[in-house]
Amino acid sequence: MKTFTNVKDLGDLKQALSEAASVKQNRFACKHLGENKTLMMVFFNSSLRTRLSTQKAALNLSMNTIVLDINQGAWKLETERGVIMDGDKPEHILEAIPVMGSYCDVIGVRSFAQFERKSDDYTEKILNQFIRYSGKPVFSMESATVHPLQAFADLITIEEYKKKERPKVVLTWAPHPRALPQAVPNSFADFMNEAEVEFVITHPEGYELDEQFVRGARVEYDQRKAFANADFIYAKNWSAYADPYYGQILSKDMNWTVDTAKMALTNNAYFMHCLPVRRNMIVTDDVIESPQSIVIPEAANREISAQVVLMRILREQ
Ligand code: AN0
Ligand code: CP
Repeated sequence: MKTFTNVKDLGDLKQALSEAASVKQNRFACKHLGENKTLMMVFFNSSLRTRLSTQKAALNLSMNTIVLDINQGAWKLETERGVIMDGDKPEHILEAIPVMGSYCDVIGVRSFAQFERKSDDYTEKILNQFIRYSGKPVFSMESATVHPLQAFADLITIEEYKKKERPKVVLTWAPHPRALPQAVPNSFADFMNEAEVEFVITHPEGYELDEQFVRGARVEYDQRKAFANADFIYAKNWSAYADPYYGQILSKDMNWTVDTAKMALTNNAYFMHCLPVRRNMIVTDDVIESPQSIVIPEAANREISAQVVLMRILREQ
């Protein structure tokens, strides 16, 4: 594996899930695989889970890790070619990337959507420059439009908790005070469309996601109808994708908050969220603290998804 940005990069999903199960049984079985290899994790944005779980996965394989927070101590980076650099950015990303690449064997990049130009976000301008100019395998740690390590961990979690062959999985939009990227729902849809599940997406009008991720999945605008008989409820806020409202908040309708009354419409569904989550905006205290909430094991599986991806990258080096 040279890059990890979407479900296709994993090839056969059953095989990927069986590798995840083996890692979970013994995460130190391949503890020599990463010896003398260095993982560089580059953060343009904040993180708790991705930072810790990916580092832990690398440690399980004896990799060294170097973590760079671009906004804390690194030079501010210019990302546009052709700019006269007389402003506040002393370094160009076109030098910074190959330099970073020269110190490591694998690179993970976190770089959220900037909501300045939709085309820059949806062509993954920053991530693709790392892929093109670092000379090293690159994986997304949530880039402008995707968060595949999260979606893979979500799939592993659903596989572990499902009680039937083909569970009903509902991705529901929920309110949030700030404009958030579409990366998490995009990748979740990308993975669910390839998984053995009945997949339904529910959101208010105007929050339609990019068709390349939705791929004909059922979209139900009535959240209550969508919840009927669901086995998993996956909540997430995102901002509008469709023009001319790209990156904007169209609704903060608290009727979309996941609460106990709505969970009662489901087939005793498990509640999932990638975290961080704003309580009593996205989900009530009662639901996230209920026995059906699996947000903590879901986050714990981030170590497993990262380790499977790192092992595949290392094996091809
Ligand atoms: C980010 C997002 O919604 O993409 C990261 C989630 C993993 N969330 C926030 O910025 C709150
Ligand atoms: N779910 C997730 O990626 O969390 P962090 O933003 O804390 O890494």
